[in-house]
Amino acid sequence: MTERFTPTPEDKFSFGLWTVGWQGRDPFGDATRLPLDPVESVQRLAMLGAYGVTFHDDDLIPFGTSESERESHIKRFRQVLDATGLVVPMATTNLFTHPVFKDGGFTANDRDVRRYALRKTIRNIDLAAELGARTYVAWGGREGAESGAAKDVRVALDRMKEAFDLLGEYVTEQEYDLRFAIEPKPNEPRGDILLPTVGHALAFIERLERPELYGVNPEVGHEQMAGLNVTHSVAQALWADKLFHIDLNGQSGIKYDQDLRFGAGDLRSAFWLVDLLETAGYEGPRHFDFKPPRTEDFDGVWASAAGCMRNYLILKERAAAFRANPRVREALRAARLDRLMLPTAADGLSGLLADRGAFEEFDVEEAAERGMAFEALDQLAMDHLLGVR
Ligand SMILES: [Mn+2]
Repeated sequence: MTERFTPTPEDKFSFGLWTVGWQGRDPFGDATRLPLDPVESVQRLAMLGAYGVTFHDDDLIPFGTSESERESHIKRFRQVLDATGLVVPMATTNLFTHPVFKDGGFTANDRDVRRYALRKTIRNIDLAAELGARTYVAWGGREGAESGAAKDVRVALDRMKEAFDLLGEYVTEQEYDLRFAIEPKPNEPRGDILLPTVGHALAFIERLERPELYGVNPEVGHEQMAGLNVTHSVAQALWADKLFHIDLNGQSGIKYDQDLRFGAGDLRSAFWLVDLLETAGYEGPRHFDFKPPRTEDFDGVWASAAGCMRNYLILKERAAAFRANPRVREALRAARLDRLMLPTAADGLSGLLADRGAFEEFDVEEAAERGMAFEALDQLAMDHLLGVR
């Protein structure tokens, strides 16, 4: 009998090679784990019940690899994908590790660096398309500044637009079935990063030449580092039809990028996020972008990866139980969520202006006295999250 909360490929869980493969190098300490062969990562993730694996170009093909060696890395990767049945739903470019990108890729002040960044990205887009990826993530971790005069932000955004427009032109010309997902982050590694939140990215996308090709890849911890409610950010991305991908992990408040396993960190936020994804019709991968802490050996790495999926499935079950509970349905009515669904002025502007009940005869005091009943509703959610209902 299958144990409860055991993931299967139907759950669409995917992992970056760089997550389980993280060696634990941080600004204060050296690596605590040996490098992991991408082939072993794919095998292990398949055994754990994942459906997909994602990669930066340099995760799969070490930076500086010769053309012939590159082909052999790709061949081994294809073989293990075929053997395990794992798919590659997404790929991305590393424009942050090599020192050449210290001032950014698409918005580096140096033009030659920008052109190199674009060519590096295009090369990996070809590979992504070959491997069947449908989403190409762009995280501009080095696109930013530590000081005011170092970056003319308006001009840098011109260069960012130029880069994305060129990439959009490229995938259109190649007829690739590939869309871009911009991943916002407020800071780290740069002091301040351009397109710091989902809201900034959504506004930027509307200025591009082919906005339909671009969406967002919100990461739980990145929004939380900015003190924002990630579930609200994801909801707005869904509302804009721009949730092309998602990076799930855990974060405890406004501090360095913790990349905890999903469910660790802000558990209430994780509950509401799963509730949203599972009820809003999101059909993309549930992608984990986390880092097994550097305290862990490889047993700990796989326990951490398994924990991401297990926590998602537990929260999915808890959120579904919450939504199905008759007392919750009643509490939702008491909190008048059904009224929010009514258009404010189905009678139009003229109807609104002519309606004396809307203003002249509106009983402001009576309306002000109404309780909203949100606390009882939230406690029902808490009871479900804590497993007592
Ligand atoms: Mn992160």
